[in-house]
Amino acid sequence: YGGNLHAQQKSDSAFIFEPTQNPLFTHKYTADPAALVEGDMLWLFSGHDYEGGQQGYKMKDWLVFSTKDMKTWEEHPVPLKITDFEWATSGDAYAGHVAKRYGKYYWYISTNWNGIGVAVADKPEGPYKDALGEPLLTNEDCFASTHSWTCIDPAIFIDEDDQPWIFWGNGVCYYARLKDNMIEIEGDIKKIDFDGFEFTEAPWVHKANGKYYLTYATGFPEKIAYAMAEDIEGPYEYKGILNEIAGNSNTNHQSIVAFNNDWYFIYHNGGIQTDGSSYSRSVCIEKMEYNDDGTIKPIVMTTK
Ligand code: FUB
Repeated sequence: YGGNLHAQQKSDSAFIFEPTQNPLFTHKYTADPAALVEGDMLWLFSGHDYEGGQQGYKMKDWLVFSTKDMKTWEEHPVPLKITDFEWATSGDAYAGHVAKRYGKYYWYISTNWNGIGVAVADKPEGPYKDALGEPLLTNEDCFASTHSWTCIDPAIFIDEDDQPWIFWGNGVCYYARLKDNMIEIEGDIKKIDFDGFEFTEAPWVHKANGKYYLTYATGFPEKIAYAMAEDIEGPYEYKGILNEIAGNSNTNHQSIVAFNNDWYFIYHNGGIQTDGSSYSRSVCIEKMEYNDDGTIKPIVMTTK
């Protein structure tokens, strides 16, 4: 363990880190962050690009980290692998998102070709088990869109009225209600009308000061853009680019949460990638601030 980390082994498979700069972790490549705040803890779930010539975005497992103060982090044992989903025959561990409901933790994961699945656990650090034995959503649910990675990048938002929603997609941003049990879709699958601006992937919905914010990756190489709405189903008004192209990474993928009285923008870049492949990504964190009118101040990537 090197780079900016001072690591100490807690048990056979758990490590404590004190990162002092971005990227957050330098002992592993991490991508597609999704944060969950629970009480005094921030849980960070991520994808895992692996060392040694990963071909494309073909990852094998996901990772979980936790912190109480954004300074000292614990890495927990590997909580979920693509092989935990028997139906995911393409074997690609794409982006995911963990949500809590009635004391259980639901990890929505995406694959290339095989769609979106959901695993469930009693604790945020897992272990997680496939909840359905089949995908929750497939390319057929995306109006038979043709490319294999249409049905990816799930993002969950539980509204103040307790209604859970799922957003996802590549090229088109789809959304639907989830049933109370979190493992079934309720009602119709719909599309967000982007009205002239380009959605690539990586939707994330959050709410602040009564407004809905839909952030997402746009273009390729990707920047993170955002739009705002009064209603979760829109119409969404485009508000501009929030984060520029992430260094040596063609993709960017953001997670936005409030924690200990601050807002955080968590994303990935190619900050410690050395082979020029764009498949060795690293999670970074910046503080995020709003303007008085509710718009968000542009996020400047730092190495701090
Ligand atoms: O990591 C694989 C894919 O790359 C994700 O699903 C996308 O959001 C992009 O980051």
